[in-house]
Amino acid sequence: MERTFAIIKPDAVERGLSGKIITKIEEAGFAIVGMKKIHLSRAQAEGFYYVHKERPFFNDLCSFMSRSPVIVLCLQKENAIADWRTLMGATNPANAEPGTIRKEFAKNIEENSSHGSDAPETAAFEIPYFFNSFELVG
Ligand code: RTP
Ligand code: MG
Repeated sequence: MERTFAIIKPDAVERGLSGKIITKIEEAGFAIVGMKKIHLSRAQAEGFYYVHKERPFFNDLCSFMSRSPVIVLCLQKENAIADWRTLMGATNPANAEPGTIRKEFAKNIEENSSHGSDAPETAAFEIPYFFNSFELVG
């Protein structure tokens, strides 16, 4: 069993899409081992996305991610990291496969409705960034 970290981003929470996205998560066979709604501070967003700090979109990305609440989740299944990224679809919704979260719900390449860890080392940083061990069940 593998764990990954997911975020339902502000654009999706604002439009009332959280339930539809959680349904997709459960129908795809992920166990939700942690979930909470939080409003990121700008500093928390910057810390979370520190790997992108030299990228041209970093400032806008941190503003977006801290403008309204998000839902953070820890998801578990076999091959969870790759399977969650497949279910999300490509970063740019224009390139995302039909049936993926980003194809169905994302507004554009930045406001793309969801986040997923991209590797085991990333998940190992991201999960404890938001959850302590008492908040992960199952
Ligand atoms: P994420 O980390 O959120 O799961 O997304 P990702 O791996 O598919 O994409 P990544 O390259 O890690 O970029 C992180 C997030 O930054 C925003 N972005 N904006 N304006 C742009 O060109 C641009 N490129 C990326 C997106 O919100 C992207 O998910
Ligand atoms: Mg990424």
